[in-house]
Amino acid sequence: MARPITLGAAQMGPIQLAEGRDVVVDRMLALMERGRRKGVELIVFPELALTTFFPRWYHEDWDHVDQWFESEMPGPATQPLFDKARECGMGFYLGYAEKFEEAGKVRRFNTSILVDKSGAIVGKYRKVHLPGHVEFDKALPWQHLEKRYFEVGDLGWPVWRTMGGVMGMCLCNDRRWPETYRVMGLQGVELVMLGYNTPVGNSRGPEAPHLRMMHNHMSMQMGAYQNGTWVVGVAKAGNEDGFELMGGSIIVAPSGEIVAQARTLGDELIVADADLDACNFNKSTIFNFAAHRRPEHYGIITGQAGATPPPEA
Ligand code: CDV
Repeated sequence: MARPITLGAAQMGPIQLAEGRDVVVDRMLALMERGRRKGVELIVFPELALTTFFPRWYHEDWDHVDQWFESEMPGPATQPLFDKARECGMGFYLGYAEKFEEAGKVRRFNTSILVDKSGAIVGKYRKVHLPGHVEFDKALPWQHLEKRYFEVGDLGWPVWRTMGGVMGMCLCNDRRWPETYRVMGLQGVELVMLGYNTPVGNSRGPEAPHLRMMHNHMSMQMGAYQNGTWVVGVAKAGNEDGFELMGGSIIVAPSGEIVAQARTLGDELIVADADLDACNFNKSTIFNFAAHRRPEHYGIITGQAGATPPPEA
């Protein structure tokens, strides 16, 4: 292999509402330790990895809501992850709820960071595609209040040259949108990391679990193939206070092939020996962007959000 990197996808089992960060961080440290024994150089944790998936709970009291947010990173609860990264020489991706004050205004984002092998934060991403709704919807069997608790991310999809490659991040629902990967693809991304919390069922209508898993994997496989990049997608899985989240964490090669897949709905580490140079084949042939893209025909993609079918006759 020309540019080898051993990747770990640290799927996490459920985190109950009553569980504190100390328990969760201990579980994450155990996954990092398992990774160290397997030679993992970069480990990926889920979206909102430090708490239960709290956007399913409706609250009007922001003081209550703020218990799920981090106002410093690292903070006292998360510092052990950074210490472990330095000790193991292992980078990590971490999803968490971010809160800070700016110009007298409180801002909250669904965020991920990329930490290098020295324990330094090298990149930050704030989720752009926020699913769900703002207000309690009594028609739904469960709530998904990301649009209530988070602002739309304001950083775009930057990439970073670190740990021997060009690295990018996104979060959960972003993985379903081709724009996410293409914006990073156009910056030469070689590894896209993402965490997700995805219910086993669809709150808005019948959709079989196997179909939802197919959509989960298909989205990441196409993102990898169409941009010639590795993709690591990591679930928080299992039953959180009666709500079922899917597992199915995967590591995808730039060919679009799944090279490792989680089998459980619990804390589980899957590992793959990746070669970042494997990105070069797609990037220089079928998806040689400079040679084959036709941006003069793509204007509608950035010019509008909704579809505009032609008028009916
Ligand atoms: N956390 C998420 O973004 N979940 C969405 C669900 C609500 C569809 C997802 O795309 O997986």
